[in-house]
Parts: sequence; structure tokens; C-alpha cells
Amino acid sequence: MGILNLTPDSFSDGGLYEGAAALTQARRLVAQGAEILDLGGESTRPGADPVPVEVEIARVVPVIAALAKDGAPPLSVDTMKPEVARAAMAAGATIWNDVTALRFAPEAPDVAAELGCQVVLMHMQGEPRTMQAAPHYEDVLAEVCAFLVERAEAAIAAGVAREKIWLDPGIGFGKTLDHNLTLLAHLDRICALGFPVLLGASRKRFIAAVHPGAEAPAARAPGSIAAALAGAEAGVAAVRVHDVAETAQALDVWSAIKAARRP
Ligand code: HH2
Repeated sequence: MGILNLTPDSFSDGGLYEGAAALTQARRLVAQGAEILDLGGESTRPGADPVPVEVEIARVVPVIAALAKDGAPPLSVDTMKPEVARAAMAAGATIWNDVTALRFAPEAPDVAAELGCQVVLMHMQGEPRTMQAAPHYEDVLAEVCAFLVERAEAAIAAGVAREKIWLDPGIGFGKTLDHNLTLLAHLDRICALGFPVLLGASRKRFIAAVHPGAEAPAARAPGSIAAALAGAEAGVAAVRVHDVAETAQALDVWSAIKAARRP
């Protein structure tokens, strides 16, 4: 899944892709091997300010509409707002990627059911503005798994088809370095919950915490690839990445090695 942030303030690529540049970048990501594009009009980085619904729709919908006309791969909209998800699906998106796991608005689960789209339910402790202030868990792995199961059940109870649901541990969302590493080390346990898993570790801050040279987000591709490979080994269904060409190459080589393993 290639990331296309249509925001002025995303942590690693804010303000880079507006208007025609967005379409060019989308096509580049597909040529590099992206099988899904994830488009977002509101940054969820720690400390980010909320964006009004009309602004978010104006950022993402024209790009989704243009890409859908192009015959692009499946398009995902990264939003917590049901109105934005609705407008994105009407324009041609088929996946609602929600970092709040359908908790932002009370009607969100019903809207997801009505839209009939695929839904990514992500774990986050707290909310973006304050989530990194003091993350706390007794047992991060057990709590993230319990949360994801609870949100999947809530979505199913609202009428979302089970096979439309994806889960995501939410790397970096209300988590310390230890929390992130514990989740990355046990992704197999999240995969065992019985839903496809999406992993979003690309260019995140934990990489610089492990490797202090990687302060600039764009310098974190190697660490991002290491995390993507840990995800692939554990059985995740997709990785959400900025550096599509580099990640696709790493995954292809990893797959080829795996295919050559003897029983
Ligand atoms: N991470 C970000 C945004 N959306 N969605 C899912 N499902 N999983 C993630 O890990 C995830 C996500 C944050 O990264 P990015 O989009 O690059 O930055 P920003 O939120 O600043 O736009």
C-alpha cells in the first residue's frame, strides 16, 4: 500500500503533493509496485491539528475521482470522518482506513456498513494531538489484540461483513519505543486474530530511536524495510509505505528466498 498524503503538514512528506503533482506521484507509486493507494487529507502525526471536513474532502476527493477514472488499483481513504469516507467512496475509493477504528463519530460503524467498503480498524491509545504524552499499558500486546477484536465485533454488529475487515496495530499511535517493538516482534499474534493485517511502520519515529542517525523521516527507508520484512515474516497482508520501490524490491527478494526453502 503506497501512501499519498495530500496534506500540508504530514510528518515526512507534507505539502509535497498538490494538484497535478498528486496524480503524478500516485502513478509513480503504482509503477513502483503499489497494489493499493492510501490517500489522506488530514495528518495524524503526534500534535497534528484537526482539519474541517470540507477541507479534507476538497483535498482527497478530486484526486480519488481522477485516479478512479484512470483505472488505478484499489483506492483507500485515510480518514476518521464518516462524511469524508462517504464522499471518497462516491468518487471511487473502496477502502476506509480509519485510525480511530470507527470511534470518531457514533454513526461511523453504521456508515461503514452502509457503504459496503473494506475497513481498516487501527489501534490508537488517546488521540493524535496528545497520544505521545504518556502512553501506558499493563500488557501492550494483549490490550491491542483485545481492542482490535472489540472493534471488529462492533463493526460486525453494525452490519459490516466480516470479510471486509482489516486490523492494524497502529505503530506509533500512543506507544513508546518498547510498545512499538513488542508489537512488531509479535505481529504473528495479531495475524492470528483471523483478519488480514495492515502494518504501518514506514518512516516512523521509533526508527530514529533505534538508529539515532535517522533523524530525517526520508532517511528512515532502511529501517522501514526492516519492519516491513518482520511484518511479511509474521504474515501481514499489506504494508503501508512511503518508499514503494525499495520496499517492493526487499519483499520480492524475501519472497524468492522463502520460496527456495526446503521442507
Ligand atoms: N499511520 C499514519 C497514518 N495513517 N493508517 C494506518 N492504517 N496505519 C498506520 O500506521 C498509519 C495510518 C501516519 O503516517 P503518515 O500518513 O505518513 O503521516 P501523517 O499522519 O502525518 O499524514
